[in-house]
Amino acid sequence: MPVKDYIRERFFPHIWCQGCGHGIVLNSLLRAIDALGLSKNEIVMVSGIGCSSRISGYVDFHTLHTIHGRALAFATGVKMSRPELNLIVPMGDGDALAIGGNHFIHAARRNIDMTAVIMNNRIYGMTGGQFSPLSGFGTLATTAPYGNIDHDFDIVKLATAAGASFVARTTTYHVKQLTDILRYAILHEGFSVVEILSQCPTYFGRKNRLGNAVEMMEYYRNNTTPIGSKSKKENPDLIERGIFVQDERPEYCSEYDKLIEKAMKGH
Ligand SMILES: Cc1ncc(C[n+]2csc(CCOP(=O)(O)OP(=O)(O)O)c2C)c(N)n1
Ligand code: SF4
Repeated sequence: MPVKDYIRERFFPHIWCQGCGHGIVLNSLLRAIDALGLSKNEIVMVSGIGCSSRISGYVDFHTLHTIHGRALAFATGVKMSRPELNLIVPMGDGDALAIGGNHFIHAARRNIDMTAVIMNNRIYGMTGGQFSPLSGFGTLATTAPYGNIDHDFDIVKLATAAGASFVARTTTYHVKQLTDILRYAILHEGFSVVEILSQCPTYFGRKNRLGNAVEMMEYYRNNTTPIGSKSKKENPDLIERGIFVQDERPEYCSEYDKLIEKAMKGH
């Protein structure tokens, strides 16, 4: 199906700045869904607030545009009541890991079947470029004009430690890998986390003198490497891309069904 058949054209033109990475993520996501042959009615997209979260307004699935940081909590409610549906949750790094950090670790720990798509642009884009927990030490932001003294953390390591059963990372430069990873993530039964390095040329790029969108994407090309590559051994600063975790583990809704059965037998 052409990608345009999955979108709500009445909401276009979109709100994103020229060169924003989030549009690339939307395109890859729709291509992944198309490759899986899912019908629009089988998908529920739940999001909070942010430039990245705006994706839920543009797609013609069942959609819920909810509160900043609470998308995973709403998605958990939907999944518990309709476990047969595919839940996709697009989030920004602020939405997922600042205000939403607690929901994130617990959704991962429960291994509830949904796909968390985290667009990591290392900044709060929508509200004007405040630093996020992913900005990193020494970066500049509207709220860190003399340099950020907060340290960041590694989303892949956090998700893995919290118990996510599918964990991957890629970038907006690597669109083929992005589409493939999203396809595997949606297929996976359990909590899937896909971190996507996605450029915000307007705030993160401009403040940190990283050039335009193309230059920011070239940075992704030059500073990332497939997991376990030879270049990673030679240059440990390179950021690894690929699927880090893909495990079969008991899924929350299936276990909940078993619990209901047990309780019914008990009476
Ligand atoms: C409860 C609440 N707190 C704060 C805000 C303001 N707010 C809206 S979006 C946002 C951060 C957006 O950053 P991120 O989630 O990283 O997404 P991006 O816009 O960078 O894609 C904030 C702080 C809000 N809408 N609601
Ligand atoms: S502010 Fe940044 S994240 Fe938001 S639309 Fe513009 S480029 Fe994208």
